[in-house]
Amino acid sequence: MEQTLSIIKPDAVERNLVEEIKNIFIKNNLKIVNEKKLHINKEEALEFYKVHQSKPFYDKLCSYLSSGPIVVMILEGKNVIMENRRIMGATDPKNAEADTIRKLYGISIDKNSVHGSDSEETATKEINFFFKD
Ligand code: IDP
Ligand code: MG
Repeated sequence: MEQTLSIIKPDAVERNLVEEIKNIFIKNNLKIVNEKKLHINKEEALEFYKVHQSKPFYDKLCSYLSSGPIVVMILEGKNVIMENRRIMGATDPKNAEADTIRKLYGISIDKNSVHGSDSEETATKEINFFFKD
């Protein structure tokens, strides 16, 4: 069964939205098969978001992801990579569809509450980043 990596970002953990967000996944038939709460450092965030290293927002993005506790999850289900992306909504909450996580809870393009892998290749890489054991 297909798997993807989901992250509940610091803005959502800080606002106690973890259970609400997990319930959205569960209601949409995405199974949470592994989960942990952690606080990564800036260096780890720079590594995780390396694909964005040439972007003007890279440094700020990594400072933000390492600014507080996050919850990382492996989600499993049919077509879960694209399903999770659909349930998350557009990167900028302003452009996100109604009832998506980012529309419901996102504050801004920086503080958009969740991360989700965008392809099979990144899903494998991102799951290994947090759950290699
Ligand atoms: P995604 O999270 O929807 O996959 P990406 O393009 O992969 O979006 O960007 C990663 C993260 O970087 C986004 O979730 C968002 O927080 C941040 N980001 C993306 N584009 C911008 C921007 O134009 N300005 C500021 N932050 C951005
Ligand atoms: Mg992305």
